[in-house]
Amino acid sequence: MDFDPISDSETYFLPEPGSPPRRPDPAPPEDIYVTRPTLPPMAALQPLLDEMWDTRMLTNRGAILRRFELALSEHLGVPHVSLVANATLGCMIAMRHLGVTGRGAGEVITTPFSFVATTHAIAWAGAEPVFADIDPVTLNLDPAQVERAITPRTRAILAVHCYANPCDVSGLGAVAARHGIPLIYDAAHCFGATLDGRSLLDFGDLSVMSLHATKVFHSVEGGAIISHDAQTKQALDRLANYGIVDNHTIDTLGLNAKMSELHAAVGLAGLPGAPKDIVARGAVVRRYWAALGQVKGLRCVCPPDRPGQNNYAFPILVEPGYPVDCETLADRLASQGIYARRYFHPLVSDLPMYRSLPSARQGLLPHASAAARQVLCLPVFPELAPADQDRIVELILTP
Ligand code: T4K
Repeated sequence: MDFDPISDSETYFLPEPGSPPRRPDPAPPEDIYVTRPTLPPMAALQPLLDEMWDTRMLTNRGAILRRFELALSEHLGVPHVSLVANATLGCMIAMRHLGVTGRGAGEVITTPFSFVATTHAIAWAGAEPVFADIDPVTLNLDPAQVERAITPRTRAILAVHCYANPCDVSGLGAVAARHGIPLIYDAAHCFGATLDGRSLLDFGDLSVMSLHATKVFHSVEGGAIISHDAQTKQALDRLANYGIVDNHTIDTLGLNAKMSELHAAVGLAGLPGAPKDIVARGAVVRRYWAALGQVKGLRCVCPPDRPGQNNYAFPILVEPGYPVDCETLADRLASQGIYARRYFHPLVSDLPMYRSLPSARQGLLPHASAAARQVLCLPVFPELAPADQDRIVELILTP
């Protein structure tokens, strides 16, 4: 008789008469990603969608976007917010406004230890990225290395508050002031973070925050440029809208970096819930710290006791004292469905489009190279269940 896989297997699995019923196999644990966005309550979003449907105003600095800008500047305690489509475009606009412009736009000093968007923004602005090394503790640009990288062609410094860990703002500010060059902060990670009670977004000439879905607070896609005066805000808004002044006047080379009303609606509806999320993230971060803070060979980059953290991420450095290297640990977690991420590896200065730059030469950026080799960001999001976190910790403690 031919084998019939369906009916034969059904017969095969029938329990013996009198035997206990077969227990279903336990469900495999769910995959855990490095982050998981919080969504605004539909009840808060719906009226904004109704407003859009009624007015048919969908984009081009509509009423919802303007309310979101005001709500953000009040929430963050910063003077002016210009919403844009994402932080990458925000960085490009910020640099252009501060004079990184034209053919041979000069050099912009930056960190290689960041998401690739930081350096890409410089290259798209037409300037040459000049990499300077980072401080091995904060993993942010070292002001002394920035000072060494300054040349007559330097047009700006684009520093990153990596994981919302503050840069040495006074050190970088002093270098910028001494040489009369603008200081821009890529503050992509910094929603809700403060330094000495002041928003981390309020430092430098301009700061650029991301409102991407992977951030502490988001508008699906989005970004914001924080400026100190109304005139600058107006200029930035124009740059994000093709340089249009009015129906007859276009006076600068702008681009389209507008945030739509739909994105602004998601942001506006979600904003009241943001502080609660930061608190919930704090609990996750403190649990990691309690479990992993003293493990030999692991260094936690953002200890939770510094005031003003937004708990965006929990990066660890897997140092030589740990039994396996970072890649092996990441692979082991991934084999169990835990997708920790190596933010930021590979080092930007090692990428094919940048590695031939003079400042990218092997050996010039030792601290950034080590950080890129060793860093692993563990999952952090408000809904991460303690039992799932225990599973992650257990795997790290028994590599
Ligand atoms: N400067 C810095 C220092 C930055 O970190 C970034 C962006 C920027 C500038 C530029 O900002 P934007 O132009 O994006 O506004 C992500 C983000 O796309 C990027 O915004 C972020 N930094 C970077 C650190 O991470 P990917 O390609 O690694 O993300 P992805 O899609 O692998 O997502 C990570 C995990 O998050 C997924 O495994 C699952 C989860 N996820 C993701 C999305 C998008 C969700 O659960 N839902 C989602 O909708 O780049």
